[in-house]
Amino acid sequence: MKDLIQKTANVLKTAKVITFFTGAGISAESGIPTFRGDDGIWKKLKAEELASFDAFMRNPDLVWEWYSYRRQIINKCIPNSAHKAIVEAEKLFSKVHVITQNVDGLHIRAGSSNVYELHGNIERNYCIKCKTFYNDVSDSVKVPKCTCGGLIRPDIVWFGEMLPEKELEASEKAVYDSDVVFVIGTSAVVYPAANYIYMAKRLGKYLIEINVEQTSVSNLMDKVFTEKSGVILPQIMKSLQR
Ligand code: BV8
Repeated sequence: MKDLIQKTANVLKTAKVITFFTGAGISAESGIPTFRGDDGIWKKLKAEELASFDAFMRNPDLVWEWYSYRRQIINKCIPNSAHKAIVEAEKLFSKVHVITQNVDGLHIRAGSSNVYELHGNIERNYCIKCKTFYNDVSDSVKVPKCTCGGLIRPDIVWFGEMLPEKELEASEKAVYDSDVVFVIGTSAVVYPAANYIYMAKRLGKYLIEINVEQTSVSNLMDKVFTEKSGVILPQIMKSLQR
């Protein structure tokens, strides 16, 4: 592993712009369950039964309750050493971008400057009718109602919904501008987010995967670390500071 870290450090020493593309795995060591792993939340519940607008309209209280439950878990968790290593990277490179599929807000809480939340953020909520944003309804047990009478929903991209335009544009530019793209803690099965990995490959970017298991994109990588991101990412950043 030492040799792999050294080889990776030699490549990173010549890089100026880095993008970290992250999924639920980077938050696993903070105590947040992933989606498709053994303890994954999709294991117990079917995504389409909960993470879709139709599911919300069919049973708003159930879906709201599920997100409240996840928000409670997230609020007890803190950024781990992988999130912090990405913040550290900002001192080592001229530009660091974070494209995340995660809705837990941990990259922002860790202090990263350029974070593009492709699937939204569980702390934000808005009215489905008048689109007013609400940040003070998270502890409501039942689905809260807006003053206009509309239901309030989490600001999360559900299945079948478009991803936010601004984040898509920023993410595409980030991949274009990058010398190296890290792919961390993602099964790379959700689209269009996973497209950024293939785009980076097509553009000839240097690709580094960090995951505890092989994935469908491991074969695209220049380097693969089969290791926890909280263990290996700090070691990679530290090897650059020598
Ligand atoms: C859309 C919010 C269309 C909800 C989420 C092709 C093109 C376009 C769309 C599709 C397509 N094919 C299929 C689709 C439809 C669908 C889709 O991708 N389905 C999949 C399941 C097949 N996509 C959509 O519906 C998207 N919208 O396409 O709209 C459209 C077009 C025009 C007009 C209108 C609409 C919307 C997708 C967004 C869905 N929302 N989340 C919520 O959170 O409740 S997705 C959800 O999955 C999370 O956001 C999560 O981040 C994301 C991806 O999962 P991962 O992050 O990868 O997590 P996972 O558990 O899978 O993997 C964790 C990994 O970490 C594992 O590999 C594990 O080994 C590793 N790991 C574990 N511990 C560690 C670790 N690694 C390192 N260290 C550790 N310690």
